[in-house]
Amino acid sequence: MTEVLLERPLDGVALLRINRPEAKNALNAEVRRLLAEHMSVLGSDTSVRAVVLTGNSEAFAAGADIKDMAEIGAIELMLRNNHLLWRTIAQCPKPVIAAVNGYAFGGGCELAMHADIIIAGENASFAQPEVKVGIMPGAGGTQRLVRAVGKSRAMWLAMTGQAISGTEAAAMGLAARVVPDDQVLETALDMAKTISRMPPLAIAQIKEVMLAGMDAPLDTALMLERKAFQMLFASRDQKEGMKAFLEKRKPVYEGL
Ligand code: CO8
Repeated sequence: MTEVLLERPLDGVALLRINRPEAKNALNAEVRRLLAEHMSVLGSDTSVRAVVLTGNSEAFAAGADIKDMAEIGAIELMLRNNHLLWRTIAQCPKPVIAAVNGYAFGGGCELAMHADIIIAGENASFAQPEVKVGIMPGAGGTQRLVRAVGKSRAMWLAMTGQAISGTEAAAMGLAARVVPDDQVLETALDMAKTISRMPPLAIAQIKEVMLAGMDAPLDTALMLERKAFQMLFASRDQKEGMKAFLEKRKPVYEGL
């Protein structure tokens, strides 16, 4: 059985489904390898304009696979170089939307935070519960969560393992939108469709500049924005977008 399914539900949109229902979609080595492999291939496929990442109705992903980690030592963990797979996911240049129903715990919450946008079901459940099994978030949770919800709330969540609902996640800014559970995937696909109709060079620059700029001094970040903004005036899509506006017609973007 393939533990990550790739579908193409709409023109320009790829859908990745984590598929380990028997383990609440826990992220074993194979799931992480497949996710990274797919993200890498989709990232350089010009026919892909947006990626939606999801699980099933019960779990987006209930964390890293605890059975995989329970008995290992620090050196074995280090030699696994897990961060290389996470980095590949983080570096996918295409917009990634996480559609979250059910549990997004531990590595599952961290995986959702690798996406650019999170759409949550009302009853989704987000948590960083690693502390309850003697460890701490290890796939970016301490850093991405603090950036998403601020220090005090991130500390609360990571130190207590407290789960929050999709509604609470949206109120805190962790999720962009909360919708009824049965509308999560549809909402994410709709958003992916909207993004996939936008000029891809502009979308890629927005993603790159926002992510790089978040961790840079403001002046440097503003310079990154300025350079990317100027560079887009070299694109045919900029000419087309503005011409179409002035001619009161729909633009036809080529990605050039
Ligand atoms: N790992 C392995 N198996 C899991 C995991 C998991 N994280 N989560 C669920 N499962 C398995 C259960 O063992 C069970 O298997 P079995 O049927 O063989 O006993 C099956 O899935 C169904 O689970 P439950 O019976 O527990 O289902 P419930 O509905 O009662 O509970 C929960 C669902 C609340 C999600 C519960 O399963 C749970 O608490 N899971 C563990 C959550 C957790 O602690 N996650 C954090 C893990 S640590 C982590 O993510 C560290 C990330 C750092 C980066 C790592 C880089 C590699």
